[in-house]
Amino acid sequence: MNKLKIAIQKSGRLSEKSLGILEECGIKVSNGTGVLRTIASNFPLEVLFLRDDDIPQYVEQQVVDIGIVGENIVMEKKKCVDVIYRLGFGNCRLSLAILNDDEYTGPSYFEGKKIATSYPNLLKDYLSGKGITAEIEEISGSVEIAPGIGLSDAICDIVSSGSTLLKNGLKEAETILTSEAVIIGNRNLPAGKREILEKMLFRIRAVKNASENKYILLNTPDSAIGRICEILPGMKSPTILPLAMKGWSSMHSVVKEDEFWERIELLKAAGAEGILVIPIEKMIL
Ligand code: PRT
Ligand code: ZN
Repeated sequence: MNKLKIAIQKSGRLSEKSLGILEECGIKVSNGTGVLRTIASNFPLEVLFLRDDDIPQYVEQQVVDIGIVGENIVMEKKKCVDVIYRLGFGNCRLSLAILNDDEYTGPSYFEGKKIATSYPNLLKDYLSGKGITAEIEEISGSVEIAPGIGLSDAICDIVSSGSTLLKNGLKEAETILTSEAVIIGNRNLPAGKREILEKMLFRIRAVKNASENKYILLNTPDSAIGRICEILPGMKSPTILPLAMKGWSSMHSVVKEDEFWERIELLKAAGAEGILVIPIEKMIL
């Protein structure tokens, strides 16, 4: 039977969440230690566990059909792949950083300097876009140590909380790119594989919508129903059920996570009582 092949990071920052996505989609995958390849038991999916740096190339060559990887890697590797879906985790940025004690004077600071990085292509593009000539020292890891040991004047590396820069006496000077984990796909997927991919994306969207919304139940005097419908428009419109107590109703609706607290205040002011808020597991629009 036709299977979609997905590559995910073997062990690293994106591994757990990548497997977590499959799990939330109801796709059962076992990944014992040392397993580099496995088949889902209840979905036409084969999973390969790889180093993140290799994933764009494998997707381009159709060794795998799709992969989960940081946008920073996708852009650095410059392979011909499509970004299919933004996953909203693994958020970070690629930044230039300099020694704390140095005064930052703008991008021209880097003219004639030596910059250590694992992202030579992105750095080259940035510098040439600004018309700056600098020496790029390519290293594969522990980039933040480079200025401290005299290997370079500055670095270009991934920053998330900023604490690694701080610990190494560095400060962020410029952000070159912001990044999150994405699903990338081969550009020539055959129809059968595309169909499986669509099924998987349908499930991923349902999980993502659910995580961004809450189910809300409340009691309201009938006189406030009109106002509460305005505050809680819901997916189509709220459900309204009569309570045993005359003149009161129960209303059910859906509210966006990021608008939640603001809406609750409005609901209370409108006369709502006994407000219950429940997480949603899956939400299909
Ligand atoms: O072995 P493999 O090659 O697969 O893994 P890797 O070591 O190359 O990558 P890994 O697991 O470190 O990161 C995988 C992906 O996670 C990256 O490509 C980014 O898309 C994303 N990501 C998110 C990060 C970070 N946050 C992050 N903080 N990748 C790396 N870091 C490192 C950064 O290099 C720096 O050394 O963490 C340090 C900075 O962190 P803060 O929080 O101190 O700023
Ligand atoms: Zn890597």
